[in-house]
Amino acid sequence: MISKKMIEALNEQINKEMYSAYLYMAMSAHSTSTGLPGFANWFMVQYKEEMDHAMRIYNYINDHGEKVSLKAIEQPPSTFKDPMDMFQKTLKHEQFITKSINELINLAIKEKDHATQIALQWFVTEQIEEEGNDNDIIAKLELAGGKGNGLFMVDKDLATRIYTPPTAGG
Ligand code: OFO
Repeated sequence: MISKKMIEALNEQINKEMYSAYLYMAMSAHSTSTGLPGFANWFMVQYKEEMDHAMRIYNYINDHGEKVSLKAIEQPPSTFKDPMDMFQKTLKHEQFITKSINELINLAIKEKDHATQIALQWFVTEQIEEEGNDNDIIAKLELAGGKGNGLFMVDKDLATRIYTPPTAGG
């Protein structure tokens, strides 16, 4: 049995994950329009992963016989100063999402909701990976100086990222 308060908080998290997807889709579009196909690829993969995160919570709510309620998704920015700006904004956003996941777990602990605590553990691990990836790319961009041949090499590197759909239950 999951409390109404917990369901409401999980519904909010679906919205945050959908906004994440929307934000990274906007960054992908911006990358394409500025001649950076590798960055566009990386952000499009990230968009798909964020949609999977939203669906993971959506399915969790449904599996418990509760109702998902969808809210309006905020409009993301459509232009960015440069690739470093996009990744600094990405890292900042992921830190916000990590905080949000931690707050959900705090609520689940307070409510002695063990099922939701276990379900959220996956997100704790995922957030470590997400922030780590962003920090790595920021470091590469710093090394590359953010332009010219260095930027070209980072773009080539980000072009290799491949989307892996989630496996059942994993
Ligand atoms: Fe869903 O991990 Fe990013 O936001």
